[in-house]
Amino acid sequence: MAYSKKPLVGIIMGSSSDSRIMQGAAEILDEYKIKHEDQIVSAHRTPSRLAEYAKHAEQMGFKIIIAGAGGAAHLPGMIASYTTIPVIGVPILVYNDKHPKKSDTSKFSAFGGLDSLLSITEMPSGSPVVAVGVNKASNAGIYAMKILANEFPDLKKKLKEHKSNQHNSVMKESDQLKKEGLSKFAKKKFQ
Ligand code: RP5
Repeated sequence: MAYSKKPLVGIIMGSSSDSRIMQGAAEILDEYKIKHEDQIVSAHRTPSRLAEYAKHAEQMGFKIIIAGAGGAAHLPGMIASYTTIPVIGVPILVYNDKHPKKSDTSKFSAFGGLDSLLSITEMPSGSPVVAVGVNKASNAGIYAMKILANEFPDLKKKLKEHKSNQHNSVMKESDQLKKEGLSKFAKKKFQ
């Protein structure tokens, strides 16, 4: 089967406000033509949907679930408890702008994303979830590709190309920095 035939990745998030960050996972999967199905599943506002979603994910034959959540981010861990599909958690630094009257600082979580990171990574023994860094949804997309590449050799080839593109872009910047000198390079880049 070609990897682009049907959705292999389920992307879920706890709130529509998480879509701002979670789109990073979708972008990388889209770039490599990996189909994904995206939904909002709130562990505390739609708890019964958690179990339903886990069943749905298994019926759909997803190979990986990417789950993003902020604050007391229990969505990735709870989904992992319901299914054997590997879950990649994306800890989200909450930025809730649904309530226009809130001041900008109260839109952020009090612990700057560490709350979500620890909620996801500190799952008790026996029910693991792996996690990427805070807000690093694109890394979750790349990691999902890496898992899929074990099964789809053409995807492995594309990942190697991705690595060599990264190498080439650093080399290009380094050549430019060497040619222009640090002061001029940094001025051009940041001013
Ligand atoms: C979590 O609470 C969500 O994952 C989100 O990051 C955070 C805030 O949710 P909203 O109040 O924006 O819906 O459940």
